[in-house]
Amino acid sequence: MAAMAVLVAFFVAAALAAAGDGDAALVEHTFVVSQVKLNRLCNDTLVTVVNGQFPGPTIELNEGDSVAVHVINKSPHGITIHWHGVKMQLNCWADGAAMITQCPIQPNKNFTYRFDVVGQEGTLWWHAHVGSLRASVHGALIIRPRSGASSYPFDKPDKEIPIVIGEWWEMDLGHLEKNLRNGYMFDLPRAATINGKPGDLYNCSGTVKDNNVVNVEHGKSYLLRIVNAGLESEYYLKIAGHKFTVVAADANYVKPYTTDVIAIAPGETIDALLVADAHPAGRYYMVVKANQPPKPAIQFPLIISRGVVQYSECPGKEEHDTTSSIMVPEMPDRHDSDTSFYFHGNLTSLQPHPLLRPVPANVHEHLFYALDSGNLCPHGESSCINHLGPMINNVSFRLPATTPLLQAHYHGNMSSISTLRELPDRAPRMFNFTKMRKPTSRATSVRRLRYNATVEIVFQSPVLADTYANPMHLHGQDMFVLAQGLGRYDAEKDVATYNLVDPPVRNTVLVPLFGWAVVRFVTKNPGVWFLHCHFENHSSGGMAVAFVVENGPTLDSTLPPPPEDLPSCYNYNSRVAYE
Ligand SMILES: *[C@@H]1O[C@H](CO)[C@@H](O)[C@H](O)[C@H]1NC(C)=O
Ligand SMILES: *[C@@H]1O[C@H](CO)[C@@H](O)[C@H](O)[C@H]1NC(C)=O
Ligand SMILES: *[C@@H]1O[C@H](CO)[C@@H](O)[C@H](O)[C@H]1NC(C)=O
Ligand SMILES: *[C@@H]1O[C@H](CO)[C@@H](O)[C@H](O)[C@H]1NC(C)=O
Ligand SMILES: *[C@@H]1O[C@H](CO)[C@@H](O)[C@H](O)[C@H]1NC(C)=O
Ligand SMILES: *[C@@H]1O[C@H](CO)[C@@H](O)[C@H](O)[C@H]1NC(C)=O
Ligand SMILES: *[C@@H]1O[C@H](CO)[C@@H](O)[C@H](O)[C@H]1NC(C)=O
Ligand SMILES: *[C@@H]1O[C@H](CO)[C@@H](O)[C@H](O)[C@H]1NC(C)=O
Ligand SMILES: *[C@@H]1O[C@H](CO)[C@@H](O)[C@H](O)[C@H]1NC(C)=O
Ligand SMILES: [Cu+2]
Repeated sequence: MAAMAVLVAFFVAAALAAAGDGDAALVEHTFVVSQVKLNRLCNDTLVTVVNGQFPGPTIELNEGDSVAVHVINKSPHGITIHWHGVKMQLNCWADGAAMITQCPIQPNKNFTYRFDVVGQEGTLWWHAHVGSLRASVHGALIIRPRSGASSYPFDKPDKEIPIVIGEWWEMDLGHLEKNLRNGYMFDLPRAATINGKPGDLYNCSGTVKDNNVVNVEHGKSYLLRIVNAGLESEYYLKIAGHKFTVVAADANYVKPYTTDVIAIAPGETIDALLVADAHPAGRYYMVVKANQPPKPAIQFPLIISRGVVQYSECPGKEEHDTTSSIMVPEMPDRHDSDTSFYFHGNLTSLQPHPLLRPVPANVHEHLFYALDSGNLCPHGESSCINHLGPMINNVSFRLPATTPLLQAHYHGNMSSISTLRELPDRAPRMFNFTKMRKPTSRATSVRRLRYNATVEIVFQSPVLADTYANPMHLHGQDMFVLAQGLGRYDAEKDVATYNLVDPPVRNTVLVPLFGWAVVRFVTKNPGVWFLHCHFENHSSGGMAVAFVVENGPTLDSTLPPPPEDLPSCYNYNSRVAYE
C-alpha cells in the first residue's frame, strides 16, 4: 500500500514536472551576420543576412523557455537584433533597438541576447533594428504552448508552416537608410518575396520551380504562421480556392475568424488555419499583393509575388511546369483599403483565455498622437531636395548620437542628451489635417510614464487625399486595440464604440488610411520602449517616440543592471554604425 502511494506520488510529480516550470528549456542559437551574394531576379546581389539565409533561421520554443542567441557580427555594419513582440519583462536591455536600448554590435564583435518568453503563444519574429538592415536580417519566432500543441485553443493542425513575406532590395541598404533619414522616400524594392522567393511573376524566376511551394495532403489542416517582414507595404494574401481561419494575431489568440483574404501590415503577424479541402488534382497560387493609397498619393509600381499550394495527390505535378494550369485568386484592387479596414475590424480576442487579461478601466494618461509628415527645409520652403519629416505631434524623432536612451536613463543623466525633448501629449492647437508639409523640427522625443499607469493613445492618421496608413509598433508590451474609425477622431461619439470586452491585443496597431485607432496598455515593464511606425520610410524619418517607464516600488518592478558584456559605445561613430 505504502509502495503504491509512493509510486502514485511519483507519477503525479513527474506529470507536474512535465507540464510545469520544471520543463522550461534553454533554446540556443548562433547567428552569424555576414554579407553574402544571393542570386535573385537574374542578379547576384550582396546582402546582409544571418547564417547565409534569407529569411534567416526560425526560432522555435515553448512558452516559458529561455533563449540565448549568440550574435557574431562578421558584417561591415553595426548590428542589433530586436525580438519583435517579445515582452522582455524586466529585461529592456535585451530589446535590441539601436541607440534606444543599446549601441550596435560593432563589426567583428559579438554579443549574446538572453531572454525568457513568458505568457505569450503564437508567432512573433526577430529582425535587425539598426538602419534599414531588417530588410534582409529577419526570421520567424514561434512560441508553442508549454504543454505542447494539444493545448492550442483550436483543433491541432497536422503541420505548421511559416510564411515570411519580405521584400527584395537590390540597392544597398545603407544607402537606402541614408536617403530615408534625409527625407528622400522614393526608393523601392525590386520584388516581394514569400519565404525568400520572388516567384514566377518576375523574369528570371519565370518558372514555377522558383516559387515557394506549400505541400499539402487532401483533408489535412495546416497552421500558417504569417509574418510581414517587408519595409514598405501592407500585403493582401490569398490562396486560390481556399479559405483561412485566423486564430491568432501578434501572438495573442483571437476568436476564429474565417476569411478568404488576409491583410497584414509591416510588423504584424497572423496565425491562420488552412484546410486542404480543394480538388486535389488542382494547383493553386498563393499571392501576396501590396496595397497603396490612391492618387493623388505618389503611385509606385505594383509589388506582387506568388507561390504555389501543391497537393501530394496531384497527378504529374513534377512533369508539367507550366503556369497556365494553376488557379489564380482574385485579389483586392491595389487601392482597396476597405478590405484591410474590415479585416482588422473583425478581429476580437479569444476572451476568456488564461493568457488574456481584462481591459484596464481607469485611464491615467490620455495621449493624442497626430501622425503626419512635416517639412524639414531650413526655412519651410518646399524646394529643398530632402525635406520630408515624418513625425508625431509636430516632432520628427531622431536617435541620440552617442549614448543610448536606456543607458542614459539608467544612470540618471538623460538631460545630458542634448537633442532630448518631452513630446507634447497632443498636437499643437489641434492639427488641421488638411494642409500638408507644415514646418516641423527634429528632436529625441520621449514621454515619461510612471510604473503601473494605464495609458490610452488615440492615433490619428492624416485625413488628406495624399496620405497613408501607419502600422504603429510598441516595444515591450502589447496594446488593447479598442476601436478604429475613418475620418477625424471625435471623442463625443467615438468613445461609445470602444470594445472593452474582447478587443484584439497586439504589438502593432494599423492606424487606418484616412482614419484613427485607439489603444490602451498598462506600464508594467520599466525601461525605455520605442513606439514607431513600422513603415521603414516613416520610422527612419522620425515617426516615433520613446516611452521612459519608471521603476515601481519593489525589486520585482525595478530594472536590473545591464548585462556586463552589453556592446560598448566607446569610440562609437554613428555614421559607421548605420551606413
Ligand atoms: C543587379 O543588381 C545591382 C545591384 O546589386 C543593380 O545595380 C543592377 O541594376 C541589377 N541588374 C539588373 C539587371 O537587375
Ligand atoms: C566573442 O568575443 C569574445 C571576445 O570579445 C571572444 O572571446 C569569444 O570567443 C567570441 N565568441 C565567439 C563565439 O566568437
Ligand atoms: C519579362 O520579359 C519580357 C520579355 O523580355 C517582357 O515583355 C516582360 O515585360 C517582362 N516581365 C516582367 C515582369 O519584368
Ligand atoms: C512610405 O511607404 C508607404 C507604404 O508603402 C507609402 O504609402 C508612402 O507613400 C511612403 N511615404 C512616403 C512619404 O513616401
Ligand atoms: C467585418 O467584415 C465585413 C465584411 O468583410 C464588414 O462588412 C464588417 O463591417 C466588418 N466588421 C467590422 C467590425 O469591421
Ligand atoms: C552618464 O553617466 C554615466 C555614469 O555616471 C557615465 O558613465 C556616462 O558617461 C554619462 N553619460 C553622459 C552622456 O554624460
Ligand atoms: C482646415 O483648413 C481648411 C483649409 O485650409 C479649412 O477650410 C478648414 O476650415 C480648416 N478646418 C479646421 C477645423 O480648422
Ligand atoms: C511645428 O514646429 C515647427 C518647428 O518648431 C514650428 O515652426 C511650427 O509652428 C509648429 N507647428 C505648429 C502647428 O505648432
Ligand atoms: C497597479 O494599479 C492598480 C490600479 O490601477 C492596482 O490595483 C494595483 O495594485 C497596482 N499594482 C502595483 C504592483 O502597483
Ligand atoms: Cu519592431
